[in-house]
Amino acid sequence: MRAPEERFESKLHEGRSAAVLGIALGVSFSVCFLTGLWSHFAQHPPSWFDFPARPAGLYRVTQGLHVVTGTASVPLLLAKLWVVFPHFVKLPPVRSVAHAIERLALLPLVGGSLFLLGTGVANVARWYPFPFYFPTGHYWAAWLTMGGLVAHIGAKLSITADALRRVPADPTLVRATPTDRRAFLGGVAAASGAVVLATAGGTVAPLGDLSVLAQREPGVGPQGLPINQTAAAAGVVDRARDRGWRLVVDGAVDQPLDLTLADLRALPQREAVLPIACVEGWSASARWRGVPVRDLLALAGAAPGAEVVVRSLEEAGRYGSSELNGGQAADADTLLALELGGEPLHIDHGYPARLIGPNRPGVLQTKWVTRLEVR
Ligand SMILES: Nc1nc2c(c(=O)[nH]1)N[C@H]1C(S)=C(S)[C@@H](COP(=O)(O)O)O[C@H]1N2
Ligand SMILES: [Mo]
Repeated sequence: MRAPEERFESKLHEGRSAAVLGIALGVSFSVCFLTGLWSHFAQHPPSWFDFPARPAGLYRVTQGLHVVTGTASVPLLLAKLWVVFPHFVKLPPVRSVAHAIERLALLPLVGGSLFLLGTGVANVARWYPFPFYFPTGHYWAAWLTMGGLVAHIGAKLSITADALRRVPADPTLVRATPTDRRAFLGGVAAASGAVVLATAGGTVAPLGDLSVLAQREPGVGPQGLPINQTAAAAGVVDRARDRGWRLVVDGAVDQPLDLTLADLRALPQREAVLPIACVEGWSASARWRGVPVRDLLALAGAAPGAEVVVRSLEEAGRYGSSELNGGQAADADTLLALELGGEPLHIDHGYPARLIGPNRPGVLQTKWVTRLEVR
């Protein structure tokens, strides 16, 4: 009788293909993990780290990389699992204590990888079939997966090096012909490149037409900028259009402010070209004009370096408020924007006023702002 692993006849179930795919995955997962941590810190700043306001477009790049490396990993991971699959059905399943430990580390690694890529792709598609809050689940799964990855790299370092050697000692590491292997790995690389092209247009405007999977097309939306949530969906239309709308600046200030839209328009305005960079991977740059938050803080007599909670008319949910750390609040380009591309903000972009600041995740660029609470 044949052993279970011998039913797999392709010679591509070999060490060298596994090694090449493993290295590619090691690189893409590491970049994805680090840019993901960065994004997590931007949204949930730990006490020991103030997310910097500069360079202005940095988050756009790091989050673009996060989504691109995650997307590229999908074909790489499927190919890697296919190559090594015979090992999963080999008998006996465990041959020694060391082997048992190495196998156990595969649970968080394989399970975590499939979970991360699955939930990530679902999030980019704005599809939430899972019962937990996406960022929390995705974040903790990333630590588990990276733990499994470190253990896996430790266990496989020498066999990977052997498989890549020109003449490996172990013949099972190299079974396919170089031509077959090149065709296979080339196909996997092409699949990876194709899914990247199909999503990258959400950030890289010239690729827009190629990007059939991109969630948003830069340039498509009111005032040439994409929209996730409309004013109607947020339930703020009446209050945003109300002539009684006010911007209140209060909290730790000498002189609280209560300003109408006309008051704000009468203050010195500043223009800045800044991107909206959504955590879901799309981004688009735009020309904003409005009152620098730091001018409003100075007018109210807030202490230099003060932190600010930005509150929206949309009170419920995660978008109701965002925070500016001292550095962000003091940056000249952190604006309470009244205009976009030379026109008053479209109501879906946050009319009468929205926050826009350099190097911030889109989710923190609060729309329909009504209050700046100084801490
Ligand atoms: N009040 C409020 N502000 C908000 C949002 C929102 O839904 N409500 N969406 C945020 C998100 S997730 C992003 S990416 C940017 C741009 O979102 P938009 O496409 O809905 O304008 O605005 C942010 N500000
Ligand atoms: Mo977003």
